[in-house]
Amino acid sequence: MTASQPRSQASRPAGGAILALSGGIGGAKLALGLSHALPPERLTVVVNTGDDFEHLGLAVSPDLDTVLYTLAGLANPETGWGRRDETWSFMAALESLGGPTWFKLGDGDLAMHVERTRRLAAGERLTVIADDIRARLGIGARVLPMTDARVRTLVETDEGVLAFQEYFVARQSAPRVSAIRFEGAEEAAPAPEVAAALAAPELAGIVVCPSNPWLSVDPILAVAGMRAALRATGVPIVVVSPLVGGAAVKGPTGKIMDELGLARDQRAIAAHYAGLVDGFVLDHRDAAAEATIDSPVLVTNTLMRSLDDRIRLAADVVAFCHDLGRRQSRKKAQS
Ligand code: FO1
Repeated sequence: MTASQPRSQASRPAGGAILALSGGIGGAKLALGLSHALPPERLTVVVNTGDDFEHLGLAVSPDLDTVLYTLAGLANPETGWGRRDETWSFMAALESLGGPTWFKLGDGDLAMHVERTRRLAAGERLTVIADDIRARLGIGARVLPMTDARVRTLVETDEGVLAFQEYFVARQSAPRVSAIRFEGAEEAAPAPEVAAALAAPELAGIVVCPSNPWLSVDPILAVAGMRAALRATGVPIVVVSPLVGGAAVKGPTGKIMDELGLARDQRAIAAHYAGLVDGFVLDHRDAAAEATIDSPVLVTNTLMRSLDDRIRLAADVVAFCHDLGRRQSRKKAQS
């Protein structure tokens, strides 16, 4: 079997493993649902690290931490990022010294960045550090950064080229976006653990979480070899749309679509993933859009307000993956 030859569906056990691609807050919600819907050994979450940056001399990995805190039940329920029951003595002290306060690091969260920075400086890989922290936080599912290499999302705007957190936090996504690029992605490679999860015989489906396609999922897909590795799995790849009723639940997805000259609709999201995905999941409110999409569609409730919503959506998406897998097998058997 070569990397470009899909594995046989027939040899894959029913109820196999799921690999999810996730950005921060929206993706983490579905990852949490998946972590409840599947046994831990059947879930791997691959996380965007294009948002990572060096701040106050520390290596900050916002999406990785959001997924880790969310799966550990430690996430701040108000913001979605950072830790719950956080204290802010460090930020107050920093402010009193005239230091930069535009990016808020809570006291507990600070420990994460200090520890990661220490271990990276000692030569350890981000994947290994994240995996140790995952185990320490009591998370069973695997949580993997997309790569161990340095990839940085750069946003080209009417105010010039901005580093991701400068655009997203410091400028509150206000500048008009003309393009987005991923510095270092072409020289990067999927982390070996990501490559192994994609090559695992028990893999049964890949779920693209409802994260911002341009800011959060594209950096993962931009890593050299990632798209080919995803396609080579031969398993169904399913995307959960981040739009509900023409608007993103959170964040600048709709605004960016306007600025890139795209219609704010499900068809445009599906078109963005054309050639990669085999199934599309959209919300009941957008049921009429089903006719505009070429791939098989699952219409369900994609708004995740409660934990039950997250688990139910996760179960629906996993069942959709299995259903598409069976359809692919039948097609192959007939041909
Ligand atoms: N987002 C904000 O809007 N303001 C912040 O001050 C902020 C701090 C922060 C600290 C640690 C962390 O892991 C995430 C943090 N985020 C903050 C969220 C982060 O900028 C974004 O949610 C992601 O990068 C986009 O997915």
